[in-house]
Amino acid sequence: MTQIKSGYIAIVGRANAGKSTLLNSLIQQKISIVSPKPQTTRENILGIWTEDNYQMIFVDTPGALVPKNQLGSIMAKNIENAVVDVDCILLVIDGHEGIKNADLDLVEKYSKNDIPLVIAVTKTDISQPEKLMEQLSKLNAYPKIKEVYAVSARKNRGVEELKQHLKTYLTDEKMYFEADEITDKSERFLVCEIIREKALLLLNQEIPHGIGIELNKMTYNEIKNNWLIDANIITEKASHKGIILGKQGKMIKSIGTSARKAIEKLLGAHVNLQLWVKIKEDWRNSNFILNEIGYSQRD
Ligand SMILES: Nc1nc2c(ncn2[C@@H]2O[C@H](COP(=O)(O)OP(=O)(O)OP(=O)(O)O)[C@@H](O)[C@H]2O)c(=O)[nH]1
Ligand SMILES: [Mg+2]
Repeated sequence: MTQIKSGYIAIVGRANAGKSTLLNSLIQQKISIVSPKPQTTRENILGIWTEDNYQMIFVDTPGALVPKNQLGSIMAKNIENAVVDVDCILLVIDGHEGIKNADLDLVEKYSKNDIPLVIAVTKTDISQPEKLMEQLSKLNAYPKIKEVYAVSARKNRGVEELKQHLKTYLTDEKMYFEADEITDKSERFLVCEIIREKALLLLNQEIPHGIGIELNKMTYNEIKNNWLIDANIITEKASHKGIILGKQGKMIKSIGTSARKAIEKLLGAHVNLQLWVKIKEDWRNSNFILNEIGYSQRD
């Protein structure tokens, strides 16, 4: 019998580097939401890839940050927790932006322990090859780096080679999840994330940091074969309410339509989605609300 190999691989890096896109590409499923706005991912999300003898459990994490509120502290704690006891740390660097000092600080940080460190320089589809080569030479100064892979998660280039390489770090000899499990997150969590993603994509720059999604109701009607989902988009400022609603409710309608389509794909049934905007001042510092939404502090 062939030996089973499995293990956890933490995906870390700066905000907006392309971590979640890479996770989705590695497991060939859209599990983690993606947007051009930094701090899109707010908590660790497992993406599981299972083959006959392998199980790779990728941990997508929030982008490295200096916490400015309680939610930020929870996010930072998530990153810390993600790199404990993993078989490998995969540090993602935005190849289009180039390798910044902040990336090198992270290389240094993750070179300090005994966990193998692999680098994925991503977005090669929009990077200039000569510029990228020059940038990559900056990494030569760090002997703890095991390998550097240049990939495009968006175009699925180089991702398979990276995955094959990551397999060599797996040390555990049992499967942690069933073969058909692709994430540790509930459908309710994924539904909220989809709504947040569509809001991030459609709203302008300054609002998205302050929004949260609160699910009021999610029920399935067997006779009609449809889901009834009712959720609040929470914002901190009264002035944002009108922007989220849009002129004659156009913005919230667009968010709703876009989210509904993606949720229907996820749940495989028709969805009736009702969205509301609620103002909750300073909710990112309220343990009560953070808990209610599901961003609980875990040690
Ligand atoms: N062209 C290109 N764009 C990419 C690629 N990977 C990610 N992006 C884009 O980069 C932006 C950020 O991607 P995310 O995957 O959300 O980045 P992240 O590191 O998870 O960001 P946070 O969760 O905010 O830390 C999005 O607009 C993506 O579409 C890539 O390989 N090529
Ligand atoms: Mg992310």
